[in-house]
Amino acid sequence: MYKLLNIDGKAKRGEFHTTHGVIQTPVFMNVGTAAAIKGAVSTKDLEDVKCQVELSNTYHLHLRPGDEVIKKLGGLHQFMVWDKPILTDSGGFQVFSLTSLRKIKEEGVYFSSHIDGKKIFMGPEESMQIQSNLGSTIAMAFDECPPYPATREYMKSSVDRTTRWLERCKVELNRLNKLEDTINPNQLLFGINQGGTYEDMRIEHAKVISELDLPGYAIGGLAVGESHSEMYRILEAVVPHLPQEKPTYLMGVGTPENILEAVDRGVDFFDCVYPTRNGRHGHVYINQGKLNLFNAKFQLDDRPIEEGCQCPACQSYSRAYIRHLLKAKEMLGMRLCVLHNLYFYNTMMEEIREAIANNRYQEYKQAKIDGFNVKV
Ligand code: PRF
Ligand code: ZN
Repeated sequence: MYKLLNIDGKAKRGEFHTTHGVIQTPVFMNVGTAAAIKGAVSTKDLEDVKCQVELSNTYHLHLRPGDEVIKKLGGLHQFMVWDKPILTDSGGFQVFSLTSLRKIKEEGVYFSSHIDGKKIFMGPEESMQIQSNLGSTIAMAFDECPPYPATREYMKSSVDRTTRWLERCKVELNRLNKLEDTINPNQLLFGINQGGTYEDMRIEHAKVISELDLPGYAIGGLAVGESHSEMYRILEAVVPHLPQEKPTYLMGVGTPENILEAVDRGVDFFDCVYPTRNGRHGHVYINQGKLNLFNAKFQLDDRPIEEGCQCPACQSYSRAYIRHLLKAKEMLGMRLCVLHNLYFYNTMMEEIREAIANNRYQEYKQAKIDGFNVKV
C-alpha cells in the first residue's frame, strides 16, 4: 500500500495507495474536525487549495450529528461530498483535551460531553465502531495522550494500556470490516506510539506496536508542551524503530518549521489546526514569515497576501481589502485567509516532495527556514 519512492538523508517521499486514491507524501492533512473546515471552506474549496487528505474527529461526529446518522446517509465521504482520502482521529486525544470529569479505566474512558455534559463511555471498541460507521479511509487507534510532564511511573502504565487498547482496536476493526453493511470494508488502522519524552519507553513501544503489522504508524503525545528541541530529540530516537516502508504520522504538528524539521527526521504525514485557526484570526503565512492582516500598515497595501501565490485569495484580492473584511467581521475575510494558509501549507508539502525527489532536501529546508526568519 505504501510505496517508498526515494530517501534523501532520513527524509522519505512515498505514495500511499488507498481505496480513495493515492496520497503523495510527505503530506499535510487539512483539518475539518466536525466534518467542516472552519472558516466557511467547502470540500470544493479543498480541491482548489491542493488538499489531498481531509481529517475529521470521531469524538465530535459521535456527539453531533451522530455516527449512526452519518452511516445512514452513506458515510462521511458521501455526507461531506469528498471522495478523496479521509483520516479520522480516534477520540483519544479529544477526550483528554476537551472533556471534564474523566475517568480512565482498563475498559476505556468515562467522561462528560463538552457540548451538554452528557455522560459518555468510549473505549477501543466504541472508537472503532464509530469510525467504521463514518467509513473513513484511515481510522486511528484509541490511545491515551498523557499530559506533559508525566512521571515515568504514570507514563509506563499509560503506554502499556495504550498497547492493550491497540490490540483490541485491531481485533474490532477486523471484525467490523467483514460485516455485510460496513461503509468501507477496506478501512485501515494506524497505530499510535506514545511514551512522552522518555526515549527508552518510546523505542520499546515502537518495537511492540510494529509487530502488529499495521498499515501505518503515528507518533502521538508530542507538541503537548515540551520544547521543540525535545520533540526533535524524540523523533530522532523513535522514527528509526518504526517501519520505514510504512507511513509515519506526527499527530498535531505543527508550524512550517516544525514540519520541515520532522520531515528531515523521517516523518511523512502531518496535521495541524494552525493554518485554519491562524487564518480565522487574520494571521497569514508567507515565505518571509507570518503577517497579521489586522495591522494598520496594511490599510493601503494593494498587493496580494503573497506576491506570486496562486491561491484563490491572492488571485484576486489585496491585503487592504482582506484587512477591511476582517475588521468589518465579514466572513469572507476569514475565508480568504484560511484558503491562503491551506494553500501555503499544501504547496510547501509539494516543494518538500520535489526537493526530496531531487536529493536536495537539506538546501531546500535551510533556505525555507532562513526565509521565514527574514524580517519584513
Ligand atoms: N493522540 C491522538 N490524537 C492526537 C494526539 C495524540 O497523542 C496528538 C498529540 N499531539 C494530537 N492529536 N489520538
Ligand atoms: Zn495566497
